[in-house]
Amino acid sequence: MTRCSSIIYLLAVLASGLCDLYIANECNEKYCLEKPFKLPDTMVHGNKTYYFNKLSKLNWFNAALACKRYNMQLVTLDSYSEFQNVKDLIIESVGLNGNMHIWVGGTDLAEEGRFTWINGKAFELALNWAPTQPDNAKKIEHCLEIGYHSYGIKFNDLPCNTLAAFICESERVCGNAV
Ligand SMILES: [Ca+2]
Repeated sequence: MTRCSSIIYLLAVLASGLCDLYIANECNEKYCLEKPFKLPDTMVHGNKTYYFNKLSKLNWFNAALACKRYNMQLVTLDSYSEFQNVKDLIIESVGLNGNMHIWVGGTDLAEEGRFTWINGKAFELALNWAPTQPDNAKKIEHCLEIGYHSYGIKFNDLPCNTLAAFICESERVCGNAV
């Protein structure tokens, strides 16, 4: 290792340590059992970590399986503030003029027309639908996307076999230091 690469390595180690210290402080002097996912297109808000996979386009079910493989789940937007956080992540990653489908963890497969989140919570973000959506076009649209189109970032129902980007989330579990 050259002197220059040694210094770069040392700085990387120090930066990583500082980051872990910052994360531990977020949990109010408790120890985080699960460290956040360290990848590009990842964002931490409170105890939640979001990962935006915009490169692999998968159908809704395979997107959910991919999140599981990361020890995460397809994101569920439980509040307006969480919706805003995820919107910020998308804009930060894609820019101000996006044009893409992005899966989130909502579906009306259990009961047509009644969307629910895969964590069992009721869908309460009625104001965030795209114009004229959900329309269940051709009666085959049962999976929920947070679409990024000319009208902004809004919900839309799509056929579940559509290939789309997706967002995963995980909740860090904090407990007492051991
Ligand atoms: Ca639709």
